[in-house]
Amino acid sequence: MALQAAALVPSAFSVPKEGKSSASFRDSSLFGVSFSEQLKADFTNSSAVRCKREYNLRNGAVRAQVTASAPSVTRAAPDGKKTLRKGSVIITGASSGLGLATAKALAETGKWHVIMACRDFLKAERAAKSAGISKENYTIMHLDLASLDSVRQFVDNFKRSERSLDVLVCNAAVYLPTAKEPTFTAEGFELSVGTNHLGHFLLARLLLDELKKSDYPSKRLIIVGSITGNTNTLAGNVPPKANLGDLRGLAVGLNGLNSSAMIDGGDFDGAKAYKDSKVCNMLTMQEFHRRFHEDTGIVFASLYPGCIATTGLFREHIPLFRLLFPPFQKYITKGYVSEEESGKRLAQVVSDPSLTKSGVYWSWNKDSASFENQLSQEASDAEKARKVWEISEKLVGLA
Ligand code: LMG
Ligand code: NDP
Ligand code: PMR
Repeated sequence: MALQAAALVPSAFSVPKEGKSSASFRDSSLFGVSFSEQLKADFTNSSAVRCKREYNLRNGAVRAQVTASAPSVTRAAPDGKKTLRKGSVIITGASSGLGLATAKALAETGKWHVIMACRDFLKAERAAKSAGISKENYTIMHLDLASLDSVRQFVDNFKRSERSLDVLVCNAAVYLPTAKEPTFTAEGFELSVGTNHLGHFLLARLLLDELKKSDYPSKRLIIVGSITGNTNTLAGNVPPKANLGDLRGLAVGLNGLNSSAMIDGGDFDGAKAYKDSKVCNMLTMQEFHRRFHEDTGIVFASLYPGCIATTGLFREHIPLFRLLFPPFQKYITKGYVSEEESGKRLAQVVSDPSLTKSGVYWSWNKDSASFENQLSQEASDAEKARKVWEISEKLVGLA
């Protein structure tokens, strides 16, 4: 096929390994600053927050503990009028691409404090700096979604910070289209579904109480979906197609040892595993809506932000793909959006007063106007959503 044949052509092109966004990180201050200076700078992160950080430099991980007190929902402005306090939003995977662009868009309004939940603390710090996010508008906390221990640790740390949680954005993802064999999370789940779905499933479940406690007027839980998981679209029909089957692989833990690493029990395919994980993300959002919207008032939403063809998501793809994919999306499918535009879209789902409908999968048209999109049959199958929920609860130790 075209891609495979193309892969045999010796490539004279050089493509940045992680796309445009991370290329700019390389240009950032990192290489001019010593490691210890970098750490010192990291300590001075937020003036609004008292930070007590414990650096755990074993295996390169840096853990942050933050203590702060939650202000009440309104504060009096000098003219006596009450204004809304700053919202507090956790964004997973905010160290690049969509997550970083969203953090920037929200921070720039001055109305949000962004908790960047990232697996690579220093990368996140550099990313925030090079995006120009001001120190008082963000806090970085360590989260590795490929480890359920790390998810639990993150939630404990967040609770200890006594910060209010007003919006949670489950954004992080990995895509492993060229992997021949599956790789696994700390608990032994296939990495794409383990990270993109199961890690977020546990995180969202554990943080639901924090959202319930918030006195913010519009509390939201957003899980990023995608067009490629929806087989009612052209993009969703490019092989391999998403298909969760009867969930037999998920039911036995996706460990690839005594069973398949794929949700449907089939042979491992990294591109399919990613698309399947996005179906799980969209099903999980709807199941949250059915179970909790009425009682809690929390708005649950998913979205397709557009094809952000330059992000780090494609870092594992072959160089020729990374070269051709952005022009293909720009000039042929016209599905391309810049990281900045995608960040504005997700920021709308976080904070726009008109996007308060729950259980919705948002998309944008050519004029960048949002609309409520239709999910594929599988991605809107309520019975499947319930089963994915129940099996996932068992796998992450909630049931
Ligand atoms: C796999 O290949 C990879 O193997 C895997 O590693 C992973 O990356 C995965 O999805 C990710 O993709 C996909 C491969 C298989 O598709 C190709 O990319 C082959 C290219 C085919 C050439 C088409 C020519 C287009 C001209 C563009 C020239 C510019 C070059 C840009 C290249 C950048 C890459 C994007 O594909 C196939 O097996 C055959 C191709 C199938 C096309 C799919 C279209 C299906 C349409 C079905 C319609 C169904 C109706 C749906 C209803 C919709 C209603 C709205
Ligand atoms: P990026 O690769 O730029 O961003 C993904 C983020 O997830 C990175 O910050 C990455 O961290 C983080 N991440 C990966 N694994 C883990 C982990 N184990 N623990 C914590 N964080 C992790 O890709 P995008 O910005 O494109 O992707 C963001 C979201 O958008 C995803 O949900 C994706 O499915 C979705 N999406 C993307 C589209 C696109 O065209 N790009 C289209 C539709 C949806 P690190 O920086 O350390 O690698
Ligand atoms: Mg796709 C309207 C057409 C459209 C859109 C919006 C996307 C989005 N893609 C479209 C069409 C096509 N793509 C066609 C016709 C082809 C065959 C040439 C094609 C191929 C293709 C590949 C090989 N597309 C891809 C890949 C990937 O590896 C990406 C992927 O599947 O990641 C899981 C991808 C994507 N196309 C998109 C989007 C948004 C992606 C990537 C990201 C994602 O879903 O998160």
